[in-house]
Amino acid sequence: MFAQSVFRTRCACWLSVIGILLLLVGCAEEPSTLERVQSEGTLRVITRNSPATYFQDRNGETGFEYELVNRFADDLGVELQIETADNLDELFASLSKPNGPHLAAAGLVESDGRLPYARFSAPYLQVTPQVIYRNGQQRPTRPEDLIGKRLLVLKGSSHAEQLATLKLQLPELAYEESSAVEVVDLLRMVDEGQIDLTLIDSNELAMNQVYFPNVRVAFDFGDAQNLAWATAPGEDLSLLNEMDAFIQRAQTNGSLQRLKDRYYGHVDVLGYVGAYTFAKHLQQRLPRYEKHFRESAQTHQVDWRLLAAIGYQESLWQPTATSKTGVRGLMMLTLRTAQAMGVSDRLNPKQSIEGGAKYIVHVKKQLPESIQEPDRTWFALAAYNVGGGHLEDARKLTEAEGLDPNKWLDVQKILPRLAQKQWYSKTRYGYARGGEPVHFVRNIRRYYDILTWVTQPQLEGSQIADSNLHVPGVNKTPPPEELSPL
Ligand code: BLG
Repeated sequence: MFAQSVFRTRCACWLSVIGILLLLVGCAEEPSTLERVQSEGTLRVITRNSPATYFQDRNGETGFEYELVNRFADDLGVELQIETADNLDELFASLSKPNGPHLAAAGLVESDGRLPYARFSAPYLQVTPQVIYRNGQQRPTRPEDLIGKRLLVLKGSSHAEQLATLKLQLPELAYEESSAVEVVDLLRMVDEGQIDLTLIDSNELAMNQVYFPNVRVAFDFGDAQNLAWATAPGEDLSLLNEMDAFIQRAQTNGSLQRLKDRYYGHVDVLGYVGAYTFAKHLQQRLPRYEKHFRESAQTHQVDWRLLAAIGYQESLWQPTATSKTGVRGLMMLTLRTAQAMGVSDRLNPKQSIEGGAKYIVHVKKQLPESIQEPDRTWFALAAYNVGGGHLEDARKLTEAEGLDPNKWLDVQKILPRLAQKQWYSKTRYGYARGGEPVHFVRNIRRYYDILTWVTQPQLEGSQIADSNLHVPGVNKTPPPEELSPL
């Protein structure tokens, strides 16, 4: 009896030792996802090739998701390796494959229908699904208005999921799903009238409105939703926890907000009307003057897109523009500046552009050496608008406030004071409309960003024609060299 119980106890003991050993061996054989990322030294990420996620611009790889996930890889101390999926079904399927990507960063809405295929991180962006229609057509205002329309959405998208739910209530609703297109194609098809409607997320529209002058928001299709990164479904939370911690840090330190401003801020600055007006002028007006911008840019060694951005801010690319103060022409030269730059006819667009190019280079040269790029370019733009003397006054006031007179961010805060007597009375050059250069620089930077996205780098030297307008992510061009704007 006693011997039997000793035997049993020993057996149990051995069994637990074997159990623990097996567990350890098991652990050694199955490292966590985070351990695998670290031992590989590479974070493998799957995304979509589209303007709101990942694309190539003149500086190489870029895109909101790309930049965010690149920072995450940096924080983990590993390399980033990007792969792209042709469609959303493929993207989710690849997550669960053995040796599949570690995570998906692709503007994914966290939806119930996707939970069997993925685990989602903390959210990093709120978006609202929106029904998009073509300007000039009757505007749909409620779900019932979708019936009888040609409605196309991305296959496997959260929008397809939403429409399937709606169809349960509205059986007459018909729509198509396609895995052969991207969001930019859907917008183009609405813009060109090939389909009546589509459904996309608000961030995608904010990013793309400047390329498609005819697309408009019909109505918001339901509540705001969260975008999140995704990992394979399962119990392994090791990487997901790191992702959550990273997103939390990016939220706290403001880097996430800065990224949102850069990618989705156009509409904040330009407004929707400004964004689609810009898109229209890009197609209708810029081609008439592009040659002159390029030629003057070449002569004065500046980026032609910066000159074009100045021209848009000054006159919306209209050669006969005249300001209340009598400043005239496409580049809005004062009479004095025009004479100094050798411009005899300010209303001649070629001459105006040449004079403007010469002047911006001239004012930039006058700036103190202490102002470094990229601020130097922003200061040059401010001097173009308000004059070097007033700008110098604002720099002095900036310094007196304990701020940095060589940083645009600081000087732009002080410039509006040049319009207030208590401040301008203390300056050398006196009153100036100091708020104007702040808007001037902000807008030009925005136009310049857009122009660098929509012009194909490999087409440098050729004219922009409608067909050459480059929508990021649609045309996969190799990255060209970085250009300095001025
Ligand atoms: C600029 C001149 C500067 C001049 C400043 O005015 O014009 N720039 C050009 O001619 C390119 O040379 O500096 S100064 O020579 O040192 O005095 C200050 O006088 C032009 C600005 C003025 C502005 N647009 C280019 O940005 C303008 O027209 N503002 C009025 C707008 S509105 O009609 O009242 O709405």
